[in-house]
Amino acid sequence: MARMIGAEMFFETLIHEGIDVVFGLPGGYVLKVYDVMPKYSDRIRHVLARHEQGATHMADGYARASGKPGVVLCTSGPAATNTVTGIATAQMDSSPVVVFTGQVPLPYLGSDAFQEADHIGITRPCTKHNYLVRRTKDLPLAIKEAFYIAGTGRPSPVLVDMPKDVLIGEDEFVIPGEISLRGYKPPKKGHPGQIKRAVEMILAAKRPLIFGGGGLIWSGATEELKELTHRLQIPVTLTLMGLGAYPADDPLFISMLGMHGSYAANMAVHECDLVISIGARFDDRATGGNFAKFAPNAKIIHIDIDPATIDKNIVVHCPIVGDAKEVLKQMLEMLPAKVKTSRKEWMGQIKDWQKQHPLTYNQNGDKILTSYVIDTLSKITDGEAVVVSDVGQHQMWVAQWYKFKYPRTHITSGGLGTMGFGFPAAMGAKFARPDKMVISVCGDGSFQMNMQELATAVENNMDIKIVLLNNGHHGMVRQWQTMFFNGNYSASKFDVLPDFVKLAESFGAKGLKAKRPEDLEATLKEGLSTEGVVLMEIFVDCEELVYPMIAPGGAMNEMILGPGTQLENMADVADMA
Ligand SMILES: Cc1ncc(C[n+]2csc(CCOP(=O)(O)OP(=O)(O)O)c2C)c(N)n1
Repeated sequence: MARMIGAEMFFETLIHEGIDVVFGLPGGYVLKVYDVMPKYSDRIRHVLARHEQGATHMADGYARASGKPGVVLCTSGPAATNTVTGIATAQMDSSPVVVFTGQVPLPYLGSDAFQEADHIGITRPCTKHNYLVRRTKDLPLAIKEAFYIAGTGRPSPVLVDMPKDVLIGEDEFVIPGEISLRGYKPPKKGHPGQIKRAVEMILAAKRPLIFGGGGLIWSGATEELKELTHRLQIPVTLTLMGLGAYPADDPLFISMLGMHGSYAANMAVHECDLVISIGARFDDRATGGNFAKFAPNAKIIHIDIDPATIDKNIVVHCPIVGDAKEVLKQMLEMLPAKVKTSRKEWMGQIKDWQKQHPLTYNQNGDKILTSYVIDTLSKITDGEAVVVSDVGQHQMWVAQWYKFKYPRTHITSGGLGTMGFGFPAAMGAKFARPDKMVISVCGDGSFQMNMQELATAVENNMDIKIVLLNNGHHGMVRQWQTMFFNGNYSASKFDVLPDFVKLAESFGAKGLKAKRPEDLEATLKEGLSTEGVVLMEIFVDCEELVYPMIAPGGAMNEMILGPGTQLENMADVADMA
């Protein structure tokens, strides 16, 4: 046992938890933590973000790329509130981010002290749990519990609020033992009876379909999923958050489903007789939003670690609460060694849908299309990069055109749809995977929301690539205005934009530009092969629209496939979501 102050306990416990990088920004109430930080700098790297929102997305990107928790450190009040968007983003996509905030000294709590804010109250709805630590000696246990809660069950953010007097106070430091929390016993294995039922349903199905989500990635279930699908010849579609959980080049993969999913995937959901949903939560963007018309001919098996997702949006026939990897293992054990399946008709139907309306683009004008950019990026990198998209049209084209081969290589803000997430999250991903090429693909709108982090990237000598798609607009807003608001383009165009290449250069990064289709490939190749922080500004056509599109609140077979197939009641559907 050693005596030390709270700020030292903070680092000792982090090191014990295996944390080696913290994304943060100092301020009054955490200055003691920053004061002792140099003692630990050989074991914990501190990345000085330029904005706490940036730090939180970095921690989130780190968590998503590594599977380990991402850590944020910042002061109280405005710093803590700056993390809220990042925390809510992590929560919606089930990412284990642990945020440490400084707080006013305990005697000042509730006095409207300088930089006091109710961190606990503000973050209660967007964290899985949060702690206000009141005694120095309680700090290690609170930290250890925070990591335990964030990383087990459904991964989620947790906040630990550390008043200044707790950080400067001294006590005996004891590393807490194994965590066991009353009332919190995250499930692992699924109920054998339910799994038996599910296996029977799968064996009886003629047109089964795997509907996979981000839970597959968090549980590391890719190999088990491949074994199941190959043994039973079941086609696989993934949600936006699931991309990468199953290789895009596998013949059973029929690409993404949902609002901008492929025609074949959405038709397959609509026409299948069994949905096997694994680690997906049936949100409106994945199901079209018309829950009543979802998969009308199908029975539904729903495998999820979080019992709260069961029957939330879609009433299911066979719920299984458990970790996806464990449940799939249990299923594989229950399956007969040899299964005869006849999927000729079902797979033939899917192939027909793929032929009827493939994902496509027509790059023959003099303006660069974003779909062409992403397709080219996918080919140049052979699907080997970690691609972090931001939010908007480009995000959907990344999902459609980048051929993700591995889990944790596609990172995006799916649930909250947080513009400004992409670039800092890509930086976090690069800290997690220094061995991989990491590419931030962002829109001009999204990049402007956290572009200050260019300084952090250069300061840390990062080798990171930014493909910035400049269409001069909030493209996705413009798309909705084109489709649902009679082309009334209100506040979606930028009259002023920086010269992004000069901006990058002003931070000490390298900048490249491409304006014509014939220059694209060379620009991407040059940018991707240049060491350091490289921003490639690609000028793209603002009139390109993402298709297919299920209008908000639509059923999955009601897709708008192109400009000629608008629905009649376009203005009404926009009111849905
Ligand atoms: C923080 C935040 N504010 C507003 C929105 C609403 N929104 C969704 S997409 C979008 C436009 C995105 O523009 P850009 O980043 O340039 O990407 P593009 O759609 O042009 O590819 C907006 C404003 C959002 N998702 N997040």
